[in-house]
Amino acid sequence: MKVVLVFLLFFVCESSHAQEKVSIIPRPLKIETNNGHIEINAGTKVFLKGSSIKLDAPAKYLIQSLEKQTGIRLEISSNSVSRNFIQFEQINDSSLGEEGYNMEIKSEGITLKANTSKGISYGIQTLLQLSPISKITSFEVPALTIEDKPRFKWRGALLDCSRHFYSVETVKKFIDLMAMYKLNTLQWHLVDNPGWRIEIKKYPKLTKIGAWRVDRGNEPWSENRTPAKEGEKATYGGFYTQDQIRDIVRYASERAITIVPEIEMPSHVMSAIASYPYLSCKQKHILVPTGAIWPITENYCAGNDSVFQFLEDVLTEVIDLFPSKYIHIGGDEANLSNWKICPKCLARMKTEKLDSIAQLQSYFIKRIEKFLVSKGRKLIGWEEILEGGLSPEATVTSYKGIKGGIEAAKLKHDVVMAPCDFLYFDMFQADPKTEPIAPPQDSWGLYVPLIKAYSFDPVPAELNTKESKYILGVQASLWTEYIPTPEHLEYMAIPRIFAVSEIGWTMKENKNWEDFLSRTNVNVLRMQKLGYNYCKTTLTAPLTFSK
Ligand code: TNX
Repeated sequence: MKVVLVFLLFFVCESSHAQEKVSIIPRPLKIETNNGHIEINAGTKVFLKGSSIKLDAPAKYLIQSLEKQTGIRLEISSNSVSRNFIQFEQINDSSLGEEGYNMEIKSEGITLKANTSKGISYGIQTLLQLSPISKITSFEVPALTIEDKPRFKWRGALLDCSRHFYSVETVKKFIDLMAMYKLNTLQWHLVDNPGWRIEIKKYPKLTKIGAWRVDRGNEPWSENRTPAKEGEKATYGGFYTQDQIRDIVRYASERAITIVPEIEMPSHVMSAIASYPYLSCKQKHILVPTGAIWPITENYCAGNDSVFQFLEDVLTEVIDLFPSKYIHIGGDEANLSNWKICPKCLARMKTEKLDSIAQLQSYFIKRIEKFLVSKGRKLIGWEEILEGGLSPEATVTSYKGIKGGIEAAKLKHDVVMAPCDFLYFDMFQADPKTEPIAPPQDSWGLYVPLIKAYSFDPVPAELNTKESKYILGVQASLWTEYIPTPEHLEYMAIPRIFAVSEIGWTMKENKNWEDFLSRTNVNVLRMQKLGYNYCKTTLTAPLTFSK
């Protein structure tokens, strides 16, 4: 009896010790713990076996990141070594797909195999999570056999840089965060009413005028903010130059992240109209809004061909900057009351034989889609693009909930699930009484604690197996009306971004809230050591909240 107890105790201690060491997010497909460990130190050599894919970039990333984490600087060896190595190898294994990898950690060395450099990058992220964050000269990694690949191919986060502007450094730090947790798509919200954030050479006023607003940061974000007065200095804002954008796109791609630019239309574009009034139906001069606008009635005119010329010019420059297959064109929340009384819009309806304003909206989106397709790109838009008939090849982001996504999938359109009630990370994540201000609960505000985000499954029960194939994946949204600083941004993102990471990557049968929470507790401390802010209260916040 005693012997059994001692053995049990030993076993419990051993496994909790191991658990503390192995706290990978997102949880891998298969992970087997073996006996022993490898010691990593300055003598550990990185070796790239074969050269059919570019593995030198991932190798450089590993070396840089590990040095940042531990102070240990590894070197690349041009010859294979038999001990104390980290070896990358390209293989041809269809079961791993484009993003999967295998990693064998043994006492003599670590072997990481994948079909692509992306797969290698994800293996590196796993290895970095198995490495400490403290300045040391050596550390142990337990012997493991890992076989891993994602459940979904779109694992995204939206960053709204319009409502508040963030520096290049902040955007890169956000990209680092995404990369660490194997997210692969950044939807970069560069256009909205209170700020146009992307340099367009052909239309310099977009950033000369549209990127700047009168600062009302001392008043809470709402429709009640004092509007800008004519002649008042617009001092809040900024934009990314094309050079900065190229640099950020490259930075992201080195981390296996694709940036999908979001260029809003036909609504959420008052910053553009303030720059070029001819773009709206009324063609009247307006100022860049200082805060929220609701309903949004100042939109691009659907009857004016110069508007389409403008948009094609803008998109041409956008396409040149972003290699991404997808271009997000927004499409949400347009109040189209001006279209109903605009002679040009009415004339367009007549010539195009459109019976409703919804159909005119659909005409607008289809025309843009045709242009994007002619440039070899794909259109993605918020679920409103379903209204009045969906453009033939469009992909839909479902955000009001999952209904739009279900509808689109049944119509055989690809879908990204980004439901506000589970994955809007601008929302309160714990008791509103003690949290920093977020969208108000008596208006459009919701309550999205970590446990709620984690409970989301992207494939609704309403879809059969065939229809489920249209679910490309998931996305979390960081809208930033209430998020003026980088510290606050991190506070809203961490740890909830871990949840979207695991929803997007880990197979459903491997998900487990208690297990995820224990790994999250380890990972928030890691993030803190890396200089990120995070929210502690959401770790224990209940699923529902009673006022
Ligand atoms: C709705 S979601 C929006 C955004 C806001 C967000 C705030 C969507 C497509 N539109 O413009 O920032 O709510 O939570």
